[in-house]
Amino acid sequence: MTAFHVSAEVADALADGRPVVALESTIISHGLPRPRNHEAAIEFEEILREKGVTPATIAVLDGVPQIGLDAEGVRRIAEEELAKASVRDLPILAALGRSGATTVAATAYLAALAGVRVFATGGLGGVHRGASSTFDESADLPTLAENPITVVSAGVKSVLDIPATLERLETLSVPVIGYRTTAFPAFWLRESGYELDWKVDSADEVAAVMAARDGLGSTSGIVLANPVPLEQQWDPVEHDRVLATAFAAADAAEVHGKAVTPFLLGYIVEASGGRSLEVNLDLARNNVRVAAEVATAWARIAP
Ligand code: PSU
Ligand code: MN
Repeated sequence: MTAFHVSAEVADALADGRPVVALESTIISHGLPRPRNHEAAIEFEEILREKGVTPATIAVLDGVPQIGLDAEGVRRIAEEELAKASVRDLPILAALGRSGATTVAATAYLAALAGVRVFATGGLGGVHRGASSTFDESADLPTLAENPITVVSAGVKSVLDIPATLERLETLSVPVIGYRTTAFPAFWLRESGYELDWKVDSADEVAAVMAARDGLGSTSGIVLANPVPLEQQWDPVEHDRVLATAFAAADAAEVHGKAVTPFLLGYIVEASGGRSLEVNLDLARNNVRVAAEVATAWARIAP
């Protein structure tokens, strides 16, 4: 029995050295409202295919981790009530034959296991505000320290403690590189106010960093921070106002653990009258496009 299943399309692309980009399923099942989530899952795959890149949407279906979904699998992650699955949930889902939508952590883990080296998401998980007392830090961070995958993200959601997240990435020795900027983004906003040490100006440079990382014997992931274009970002004043109400609502509802991120994202979509959702989709599309370029550059130089 194999522990995971790689779709024929993804397996062929990997065997031929053609570009592949992993996509996560928690953003579809828990991060975006229905029915836009299903449209988005289909659209992210289409963006990749149009650029000659094979999509590998990742989820656990009936106990089997799937690297690459067919149309029915994509429908299931969008429409079924799936568990939110991080790395620690994978063996449990497998043994019990259950299904789950994979977070950045679980997606990165499974993608790396299958040999996929580039991954597009919306925003990484990170250190939550108040983490010094709650200890709420996403498993996305330590998982990226251990898996050789390049994740294109619009930084981390601004509901998180951004400077603490950047400090943890430093401690975990995960390279964080700005794509054509040194301003670390804040998901819905182009800039968080925190600066990065390094930027790259092309997908070829990212691929070169990946090759150099491999050459040095490192197996850590790389975070490529890709800010949403200025004309697509959320109005910063409205952003700050809605986030303040979201924190108050999360406190009042006493949400904890893995429910925190979906609660905040869902609340913010409602409280912003859908504006945050449009920005979320725009930044995710941008990340998918950049990931396609990085995967293509990587396929040209990969050994
Ligand atoms: N980014 C989004 N939407 C999401 C998430 C990230 O634009 O829904 C999800 C990712 O799957 C990420 C997870 O891994 O939130 C982090 O959850 P937690 O903070 O519980 O680790
Ligand atoms: Mn958490």
